[in-house]
This record gives sequence, structure tokens and C-alpha cells, in this order.
Amino acid sequence: MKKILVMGACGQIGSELVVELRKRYGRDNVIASDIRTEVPQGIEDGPYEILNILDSDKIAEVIKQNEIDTVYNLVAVLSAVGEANPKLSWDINIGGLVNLLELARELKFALFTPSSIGAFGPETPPDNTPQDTIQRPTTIYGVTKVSGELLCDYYFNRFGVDTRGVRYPGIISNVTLPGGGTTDYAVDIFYKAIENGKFTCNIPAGTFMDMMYMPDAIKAAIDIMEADPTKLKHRNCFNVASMSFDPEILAAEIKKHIPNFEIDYDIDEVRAKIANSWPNKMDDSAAREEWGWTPEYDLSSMTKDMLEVLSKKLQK
Ligand code: AKB
Repeated sequence: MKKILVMGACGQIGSELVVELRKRYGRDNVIASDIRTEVPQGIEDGPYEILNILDSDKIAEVIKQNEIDTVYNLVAVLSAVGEANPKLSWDINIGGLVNLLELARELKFALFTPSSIGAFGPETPPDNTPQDTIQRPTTIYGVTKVSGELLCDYYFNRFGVDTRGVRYPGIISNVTLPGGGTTDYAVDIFYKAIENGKFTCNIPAGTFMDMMYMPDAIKAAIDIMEADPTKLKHRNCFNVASMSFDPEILAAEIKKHIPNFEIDYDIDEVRAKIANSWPNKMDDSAAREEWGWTPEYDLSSMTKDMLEVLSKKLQK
């Protein structure tokens, strides 16, 4: 039986991952942790620890006490916030990861750390971005993501630590809002479409990025940690994809359900520049071949589900 610790459990991915992990492995076998003292609905019904990723001693104590064998590391300063505070981004994203890698080496647990489309840069081939290609990101977030991929590879090759990870697209979800990313518009648009019938987008029309619906993001995280390790050649940086669109295509899909919906633009130059340096659409064939990755949602099924779930939630 797995004993799991989720770090960054109150964030966009963590708050939904904890619920799914508890369904699969049992409530008491999944400890949620975050720096927050107030626990969001959905994860308050199971074990919770206040943990700072920079406090190795406290993390070690919780891991030893609970005989943790798997850690999901979802703590990250995202791309746009990172540009406003590069030192914080490095300290949290890399300082925190090094702490966990050292603990994993000593205490022998498996470690999931997500990378991102942010690990690519303007010199990367933007269409069907290959699994192995040029990675020269121009954001501090991207620098931490490439460094993280390499560090996880290093700890696996040098010390045998069971590190695994995927390169996430922008994640679209309806439980916890994302914070400080470049792809956040693709979540915000749904709230504004339902509340106001109108959305002002901070990313220019014509900017394509990979996106993924949360149930697929959760599936990717769990499936890769369950995968047969002998089949994994890329371990820490699998491209995973399910849909790619620009704001106009997403708006047109929403209009099929809300015909009067309107989009206009007020561009955030920092986010626009970041988005422009990222791929349009990744090739995820390595993940499909090495551990059977298959997403369940496309643009049309994601949009339908988002609007249904959010309409109910926002009515309350
Ligand atoms: C961001 O926009 O910073 C994140 C990401 C794509 O990693 N959502």
C-alpha cells in the first residue's frame, strides 16, 4: 500500500490530486501539506500538515513518522510571478526541489515533480515540439524547470532515486484558481463567460499554447507514478498534450454554448512575451509509447464540462 505526501496541496493541481489519490489509496494514506493554515474544502477531511518546502527537518520528520514512500511536489512559483521576483522563483522551485531530492536519497521515497511547457524557449521548434529538443527558456520559471528536469535525472542516474515527471501544458480547472501563470486566461475566461458574458483577454489572438483539463493532468501524475519503471526512458520530462488553441478558438467554442459571449483584448506584455516563447503544440508520443499516456478530454468535451460544472458552482 502506498503512503503518499502531497506538497503544495492547496494549489490548483494539489487540491484536486489529493481527492483522487485518497479515493484510490485510502483517506489516511494520503497526507496533504502546504504552508497555508486554512485548508480548502475537499482536503479538510483527511490528514493535513503545515509544511514549508524550505524546511527540510520538518519534512523529514513527517516522512519518517508516516513511513511515506511517494511524494508529489507541487510547490512552484509560476511564470508571470517568477518574472516579477526571479530570486524567489529560484529559491522555491530549485531550493525546494534540492531539499526533496536529498531527502529522497536518504529516506528512499519516489518523487514526482512536474516540469512545464515553460521549459522550452524561442529557439525550440514550436510545432509538434519533440520530446528531446532545444531547451533555452527565456523566463526564470523556465530556467528552474529545465534545471529541475536535469537535477531529477541526475539524482536518478547517480543515486538511484525514483524521480518521475511530466511537462504540463496550461491546466484548466474549476476547483482552485491558478495563481500567477501565463496560461491562467484559459481558466478565467470560463468564469467571466458565465458571470458577465464577456471576457477581456491578456494574451493576444493567434497565440497558441498546449492546454489540458484537470482530470487528465491528475491522470498523468498518477499514471506515471504507477508506470513500470523498466519501460521509462525519459523519466523526468515527458511531453503530455491533449489540446492546443489560441484565445479566438477557445472563445468560439464557448460561444457554441453561450451565443452572446464576447471577447476583447487588453494585452499583458510580460505574459504575451512569455506565451510567444513557448511551443504551440507538443509531440507527446514518448509518453504514449513508454507508459501508455492517453488523454480523455479534447477542447469540445472540456468546454462543455467546464461550463456545466462552473454554472452550478457560481449559482450557489
Ligand atoms: C504557467 O502559465 O506558468 C503555468 C505553466 C504552463 O507551467 N500554467
